[in-house]
Amino acid sequence: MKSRYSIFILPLVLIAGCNSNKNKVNEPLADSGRTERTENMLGNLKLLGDSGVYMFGHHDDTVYGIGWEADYTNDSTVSARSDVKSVCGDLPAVLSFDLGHIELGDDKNLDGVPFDRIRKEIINHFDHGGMVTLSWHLDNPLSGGTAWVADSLKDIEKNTVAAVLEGGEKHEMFLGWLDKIADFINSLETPYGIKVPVVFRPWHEHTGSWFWWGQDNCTAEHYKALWQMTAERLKDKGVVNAILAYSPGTEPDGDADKYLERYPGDEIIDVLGLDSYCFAPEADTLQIADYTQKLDKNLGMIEKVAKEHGKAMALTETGYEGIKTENWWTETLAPVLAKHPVSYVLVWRNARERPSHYYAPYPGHLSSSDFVKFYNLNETLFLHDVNALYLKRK
Ligand code: BMA
Repeated sequence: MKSRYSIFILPLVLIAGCNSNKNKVNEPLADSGRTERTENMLGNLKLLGDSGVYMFGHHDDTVYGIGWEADYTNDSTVSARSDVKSVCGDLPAVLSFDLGHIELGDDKNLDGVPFDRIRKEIINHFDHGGMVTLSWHLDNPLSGGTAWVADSLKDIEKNTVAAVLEGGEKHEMFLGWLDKIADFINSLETPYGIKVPVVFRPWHEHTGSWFWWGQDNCTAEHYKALWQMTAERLKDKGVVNAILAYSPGTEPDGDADKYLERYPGDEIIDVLGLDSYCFAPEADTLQIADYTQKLDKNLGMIEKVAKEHGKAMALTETGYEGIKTENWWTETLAPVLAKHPVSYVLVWRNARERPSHYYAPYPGHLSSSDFVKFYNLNETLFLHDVNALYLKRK
């Protein structure tokens, strides 16, 4: 643990530690329809950004990594291993999991992780003061294909969003899919009865066209209606513990109008995000510089929009596949983040089944020592740094 609480802990504790009535703990507040803890989490995200510190996150961090996979049948392995922890001695402050295939009623998500295990990881992480975000790479309800658009199915893919909206042929079926999401989020409750707040981040990277809800595959109106329906259904199903994040890709390129073109509205969205990856297969310095420049431009734009709309902001997905330069963490990523009030940064998964598909270091990796330097920076927060922030979790 690093000793730098003085910069931000006081306001966070004041916000977080004020719910003492156990029976009321899961009741929604009248104005937001969400629990006080959920509102506190959102308040904390805003404060973090404004305090010049950000949480570090990693997708699927505690369930598998390079050369290992947790034993899902054994609960003593919950959060016991992590590539990030093996490198720097601490878990990420933010864990991320994907709910893809929950809509099909499967036991495991699209990457082979059981939903029961994901639930346990989420509750355990919350119990240690961490935060969790959930993405959803759901299948295509019309074509039966995956979230990713297949060339052969292009015409069908383009009709998918319209088909799930009211009046569409898959509407009823799709409401059932949303109900499975609601059931899962509703089931996130600690043994002592507290609903665990999460960030839910569906319909991401819609400014590109690789998902069936992407730019060329539906109209702006339909995209917004998809969000509206999602938010309403979760509310109708009693979800009181989710905040919603909007995560366009890099396409807006610093243009606020493009970023907001399909924005579903301030009543629905809580966190303004960005998914932006570093593509430099040969560690090409120009490509890396291009990433930095675009990231800076987009975050600068989001910073203004977030201020105007009173929202928290986050780098909801990023990373350099295979991290091919030694000092990527402190020389590429950290300097850009230091310029903008991001509340958290999330790198994608260390796929145990795709050897080159990893975004966090593991022991012996080229960027490991630099990651420890990144861990030691004043502005980065890992689990030990945040776990004292919630005074009244139980
Ligand atoms: C993508 C890739 C896929 C994975 C999906 C959901 O970016 O990592 O292999 O299935 O995310 O986790």
